[in-house]
Amino acid sequence: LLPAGTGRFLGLILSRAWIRPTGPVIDMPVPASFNDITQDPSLENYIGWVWYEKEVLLPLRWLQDDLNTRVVLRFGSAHYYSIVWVNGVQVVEHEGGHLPFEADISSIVQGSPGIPCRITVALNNTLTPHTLPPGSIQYMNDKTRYPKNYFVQNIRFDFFNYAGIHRPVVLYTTPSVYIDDITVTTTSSESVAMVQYQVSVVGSTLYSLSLSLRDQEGKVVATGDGPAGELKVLNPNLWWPYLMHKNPGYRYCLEVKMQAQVNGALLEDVYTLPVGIRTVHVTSTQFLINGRPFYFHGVNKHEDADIRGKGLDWPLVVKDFNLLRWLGANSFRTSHYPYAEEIMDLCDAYGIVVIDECPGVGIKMPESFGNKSLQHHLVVMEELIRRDKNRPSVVMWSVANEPASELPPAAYYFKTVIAHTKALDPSRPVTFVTDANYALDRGAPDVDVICVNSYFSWYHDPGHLEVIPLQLTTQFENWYKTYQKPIIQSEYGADSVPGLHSDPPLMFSEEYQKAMLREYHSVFDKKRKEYVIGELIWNFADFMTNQGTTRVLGNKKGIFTRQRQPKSAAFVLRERYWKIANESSCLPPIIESHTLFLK
Ligand code: BDP
Repeated sequence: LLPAGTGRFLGLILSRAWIRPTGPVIDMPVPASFNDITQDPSLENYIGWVWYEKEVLLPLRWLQDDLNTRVVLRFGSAHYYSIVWVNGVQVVEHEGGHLPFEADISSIVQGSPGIPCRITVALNNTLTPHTLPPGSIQYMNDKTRYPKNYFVQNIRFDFFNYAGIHRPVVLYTTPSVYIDDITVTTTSSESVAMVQYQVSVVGSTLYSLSLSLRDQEGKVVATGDGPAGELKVLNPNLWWPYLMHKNPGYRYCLEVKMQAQVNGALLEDVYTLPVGIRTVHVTSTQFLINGRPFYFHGVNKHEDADIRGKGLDWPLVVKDFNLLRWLGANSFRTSHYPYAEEIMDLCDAYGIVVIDECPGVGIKMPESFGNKSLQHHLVVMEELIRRDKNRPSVVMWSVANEPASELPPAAYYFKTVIAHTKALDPSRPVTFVTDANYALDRGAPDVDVICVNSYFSWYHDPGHLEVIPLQLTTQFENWYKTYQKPIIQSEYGADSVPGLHSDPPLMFSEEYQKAMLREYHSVFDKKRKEYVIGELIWNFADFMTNQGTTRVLGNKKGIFTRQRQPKSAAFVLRERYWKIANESSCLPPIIESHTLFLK
């Protein structure tokens, strides 16, 4: 990693030609955020360009067969603005973190076997009013108080703005004629399901495609050919959420084989895609998965950990899924940005239902509702849907979290983003998460499900748990009478410092966090008989934020600590979630440690 400059905002530097590093060169792991890796506070809070560089030797056979092999360099994500060079030639530029991007580098690396391939990345984590999330740079010009050129980056979201190459970087190959994309949607009745597919092939118009769908025993249950069609599956095993069926997360395996003749050579590209057969429908009071009412009893999360920040961390990912299942959680929202593909794969496999949120968090400034921001938001939704559209776990898109949706331009902005999302994927409902007043919210008319965040007895009436029943009931009734759409309590919570106790419960104690949950739960229990279709605690685990007078080494609303130890509230939630799961007629899988709740 080669930080360029001295923490100044070097926005102009890359408009000039190739520039060599001017700062110190240090080792930097990938994937990881760079912020917490060193002891250097200026790197912790660094804003501006950083550079990564690595040399790799590519296998000879990738380089010799230059006509028919396509070599691709792929980034799982990098924060936020990336420019990538290979052997000094710019190959891709990408705006935005949290989503993958890639470049065909064949023409650069082929023809020079034995020569190392030098991959150089310039990353800039500066946020502007038009990025997602938005932010702004504020120069402090008072020379009596700040040094020359001093600036801060203002953000309007509540998580540490980690940056770096956060997800794996891979090199892979395909033939020069290749399967570029597959789209699968499913419909089903009791005894028969249809899997609709579309396959796009790039590189030639002369190719053949054959498809086969296998069940988990490896038996072929349907076959097809051509770029679009339908596969018929008799007596399908449906994809069910965790705790809704004894065999959740059932996925078939779709194998798509492409063959093309190019200059006398037979090129073959084979792609396998896990396919979960399930349907999603929303009524005015219910969320139906496979025709059965689904109640979201889950969490909001963050990609956040000690030392590696937002970098993908396999042990942590697996630990979190074990905790989710221990908790009896059947769902989470990817607050406030798309999570790693590795995480999404496990959601599909375990049957953890996902509300897939884009990085539209902190859209508060009026200038963030203009055309430039809107166009970028549409592109981000395209990238997200292209990445996650085939995932059975994803049941709804969330286009934003707590935007200033009462501002006049929010009406057109959200109408457009939601319409675009639905046009790209007509199979899923769309929402955004609001904390605006029900009577003033200008985006809510366009959502399928109302997702509302509230912090009664915390940010409002702090310390007054007794106001929760009335205020929460009023909140639900107001939203429902205005829109007649099902409602998810998409956030509620209280900070607790682990080990801090107080009875009677006082704010920041573990007892207060528990008592607050219980007050909310009594209202949820009444309203879930009507139109409330879910509750997602804020937050699964403590997480790092910007420093501030209301944050003690980050946000402490986790029911687990940042190191994933349970606070008292985790046990309250665990008992509740298993109880709710047991109310459904479907038996959850018997796991020894859970039998206590299953009797
Ligand atoms: C909500 C935000 C979330 C914050 C939370 C809090 O959506 O990102 O972390 O408040 O303040 O409004 O804890």
